Amino acid sequence: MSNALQLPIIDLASPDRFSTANSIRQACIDHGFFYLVNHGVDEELVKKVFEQSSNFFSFPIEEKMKLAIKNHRGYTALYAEKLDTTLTTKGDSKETFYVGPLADGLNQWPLEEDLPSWRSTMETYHQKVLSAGTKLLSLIALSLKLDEDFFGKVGALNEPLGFIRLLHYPGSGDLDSSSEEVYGASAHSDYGMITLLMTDGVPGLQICREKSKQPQVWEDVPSISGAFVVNIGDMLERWTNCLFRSTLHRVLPPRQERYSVAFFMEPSKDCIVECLGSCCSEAHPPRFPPIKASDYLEERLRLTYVK
Ligand code: AKG
Repeated sequence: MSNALQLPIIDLASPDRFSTANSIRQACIDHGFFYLVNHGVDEELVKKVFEQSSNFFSFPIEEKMKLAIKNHRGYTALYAEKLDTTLTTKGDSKETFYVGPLADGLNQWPLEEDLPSWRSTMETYHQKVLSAGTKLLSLIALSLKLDEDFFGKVGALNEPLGFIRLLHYPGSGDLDSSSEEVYGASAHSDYGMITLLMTDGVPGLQICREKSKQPQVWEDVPSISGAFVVNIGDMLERWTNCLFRSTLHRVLPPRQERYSVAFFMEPSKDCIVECLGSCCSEAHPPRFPPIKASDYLEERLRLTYVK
């Protein structure tokens, strides 16, 4: 079952920060998803990132495998990841490339002579989206009636763990034909604080707002040109004791080729994620124990790769 959905649109540049924060709060309670406009990430840059992504994925598999994933950076081939760890089918029909935090020297890069300006394009995109995400987190803090710099104060932003995931979903004509139903990205929630997603406009993304309701209702999330689709991740859900939703989402089995670029903002490794005082009471005790961000993230990532 599937329906289209109109998500709220949040303006990151609005001077009325308190009313924006209120709109964010409502969006995070109702949907866990919203669109973000006036985010300061230039349209031309986004276009270049999609071009460079397509340049990389068009290389032969042997070339791409030279940059196979290490330390969560680099290439993962078709079917290598399965975001819904309960499925018994093969992995998701997408290939990906990860670019992690820029400062720790762990990223893997295509050679400059093979893909000129590829590295600098991704580095610029990383910096710009991280900056938009940091501004958004200060509004999210306001939306929770906290100081704007709450996430800085609790150490979440000491060494922010921004990960770009370039995604390529080949069209069904380029996939192995098999009777199994394989998703482009199977149902999952994201692990961190927030995700900022750009797509090329090809449909496919769906969300399910009531995880436990059966049968599940999946709603289409159409793209708005130039806007990020933002969603709340599990660690923010834990911080807010489930006031904010980390909503289940998926990408339908591809008919048409599709590209997207996700940017995951996670708290710094040593940050302890624990229920906010304002989100619990005697009647609503914390649902999760405090956890170190890196412990939570490592375990979720470990489960994602197909053995
Ligand atoms: C993910 O990579 O976690 C996604 O959900 C991708 C969504 C998309 O490609 O639209």
